[in-house]
This record gives sequence, C-alpha cells and structure tokens, in this order.
Amino acid sequence: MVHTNIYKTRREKLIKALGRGVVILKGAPEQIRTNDTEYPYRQDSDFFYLTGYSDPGAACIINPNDSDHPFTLFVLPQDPKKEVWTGWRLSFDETVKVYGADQALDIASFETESLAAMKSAAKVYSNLNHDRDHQHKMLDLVGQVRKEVQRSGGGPEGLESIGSIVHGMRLVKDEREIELMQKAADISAEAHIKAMKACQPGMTEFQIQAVLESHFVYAGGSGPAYTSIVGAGDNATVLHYVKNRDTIADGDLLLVDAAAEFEMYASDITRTFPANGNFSDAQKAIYGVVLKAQKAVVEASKPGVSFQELHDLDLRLLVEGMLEIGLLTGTADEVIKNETYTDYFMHKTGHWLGLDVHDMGKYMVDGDSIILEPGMVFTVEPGIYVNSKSKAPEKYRGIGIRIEDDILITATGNKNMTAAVPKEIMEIEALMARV
Ligand SMILES: [Mn+2]
Repeated sequence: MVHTNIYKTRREKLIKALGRGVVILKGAPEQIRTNDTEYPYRQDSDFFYLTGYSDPGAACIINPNDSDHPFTLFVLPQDPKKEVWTGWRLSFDETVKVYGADQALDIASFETESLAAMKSAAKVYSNLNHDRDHQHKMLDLVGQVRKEVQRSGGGPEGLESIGSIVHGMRLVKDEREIELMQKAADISAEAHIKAMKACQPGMTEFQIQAVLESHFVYAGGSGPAYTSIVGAGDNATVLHYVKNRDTIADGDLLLVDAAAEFEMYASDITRTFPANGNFSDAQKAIYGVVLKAQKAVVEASKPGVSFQELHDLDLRLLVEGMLEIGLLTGTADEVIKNETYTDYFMHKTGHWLGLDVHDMGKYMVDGDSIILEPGMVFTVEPGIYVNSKSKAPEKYRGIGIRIEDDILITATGNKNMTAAVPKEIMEIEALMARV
C-alpha cells in the first residue's frame, strides 16, 4: 500500500518553496549487469521521496502553474506481451488512484509535456545526480523553450537541481520515515547478533557475510543497504574492504560493517569482535579507546549541537586514548595540529542516513557546520586502523576497529536506533561464549 498522503504532504511543502518553478523528474534508469540482464532495480531516492513510485520507466512533473494537474505521473503503458516477462502494470486510471496523481500519462509523452510545462515556469528543477542522458535532455529542452519564447519574454531562467530544495527536506525525517528506519535498524541488529554467535575461527569472511545478508532478506529487507564489509585481521584496517574472501584466523578481530535496507530506507551498523570470542590485551586497549569516544559522541548528540562539534569531540577523545596506550607520541594538541592521528583515524565521525546510506543533505551552510535538530538521523562511527605495515608498536599491528550506531535526534536528546547490538567488551564476550 502506498501512503499517498505522506507523498502529497511532501509535494505541497516542495511547491511552497518553488515560486513559479516547475519540477520535472525522471525515475532512475535500469542498469545493465551483464549482456541483457539488469541489476535489481532501485528507484532514484528524490523521485521516490516525492512520489512513492518504485517501478522502472517512470517520470513526473510537479507544476503549481497547472491548476488542473499539479502532479502528473508518467509510466510505462500496459503491454500484455511485455508484462508476461516483468509483471502486470497498472492502467493509467489505476496509477492515478494508487499514487494520488492528478493524471497519469504514457512515458512516451514525457518530453512534449515537459516542454509545455517549462513555457510557463520561471525555473526548472530536476534530478541532476547520476543520469547523464536525462541531464543533457533537460538542458536541451530548456534551451529549446528559451528560444521559442524569447520574443514573449517568458521561459525558464535556468535549470537547477531539485536537491537544493528536497535534500534539505530529507534531512529531517517524518514519523513514517523514522518507523521504516527503525525497522531497517532492527533487522540489521538481529543480523549482527547472529553473526557474532555464528563466528568461529576457520570460517570464511563470506560465510559471515552470508549469515548477515540471509537475515536481511529473511526478515523482509530488500537486501544490504550497501556492500557488506567483513574483514578479518589486517583486512579490518582496509576501510572499504569488500572482497570478503579470506579465512578468519584464531586471534583475529572481525570488523563487520553491514546493514539492511527496508522499504527503501537504509541502516548502517559496524561492530568489531574477536573471532574466538575473547579480546586479547592489545585488542582490548584499542577497542576501549574507540568505544569510549563512540559512547561520548552518542551521549553528546542532541538538538543545538553542531555536527562539527561531534567530530571535534570524537577526534579529541581518540587522540587522547591513542596517546594513553602508546599508539601516538606527543601532546593531544600537537597531534591534532600536525594531523599525525591520520595514520590511524582518517575519516569523519559520521554521515546522514536515510533513503541513501550516505544520505543527501548538507553538512555545512554558509561556512558553518549544521546544527542538529529533532528528526535528523546520522551515524556515529569512530575507528582506529593500525595496518600490518604501520610503524606502530608491534602488538597493535593488524588491528582495525570501528564501532557504528545510527542516531536519531529527538526533542530532548537522541535515540540510539541500533543499541540492540552489544558493543561493551563483556557483553560481546558473553554473547559469544561457547557453553
Ligand atoms: Mn557508515
């Protein structure tokens, strides 16, 4: 069932910000995987956010200047011969009803209708992310209209990314979005607990990946929200390790960064745990530093705090901890000033989360870091990565640790959406204990 009211509310909000602009959006194109077979289809996030439409071959026009049809959906027409292969398509009338559109038209008329809509618009907003063909098409059409209406003085002044309006809207999640994101987070949390329980030295990274991803699908998710990272030992120090082909050795730490997508919404969890169920002293030392920073940043996440302040706090605590355990030398101020910490901590503390795992939305506005508001969701994911080639004390080499939770800002503070997965050393060891 499509919750048409939610999408309608979003379009109304969008229209208020449009002025005399028109929104012309294309659904995501299908992508070939090999020869004539495609990757599983996933709708463009902005398009979905405003329409709720998730099938291929669609486009839409949101035009406040057209009082009869402010919202037109363009879809593939019914075609029994093709539908035998890909499934039944709704008729235009059914499309109008299911998606709350003012009219549904054949996708073949998208270009002509776009041209007509542009003529009365001061500006054209479109999705200008990845689909180059669509970008070029929009530029062509805007140019064409401007030529046609030159003498009457009308026509759009230019083409702008819909992101300039919609990405700001997407930053603050509504109730329904939070519900879906919590479901994605719950599925992912269950999968991480399963993976911890299943892990044994001698298993392969891909077998742990299979435990996680099978649960994502089993529990009703659409699959992983991003490519799963399952790295044992030194592989855990490679930030985007996705090969997942090695055997997990006794004494290794296993870093698992994997999470489900549920009804288009992402979650994002990382846990790091010992393959044999017990942390070594060196592993405990680094883990303790990351955990302390992670918990402090989660604790500090509340309305009124800036995203940058969270990163500064994270960095300060990681650096102090690394100095304490002898991973770095000097004073905290020197290390931060000279950026010598980047040998072991080289990414940001977190990112927005939503329809995209690295969700759209600005981090800075006019040179200032964004201030947290209720409804914003982001990850908190400090890490320390000491690869086997590093000059760190021998005992720390080959240890990579990241701990990541999904944080929702509430009116009074925050909710950790992924708190169900253990992260305390004793909790992890207890969960993994063989009885
Ligand atoms: Mn992340």
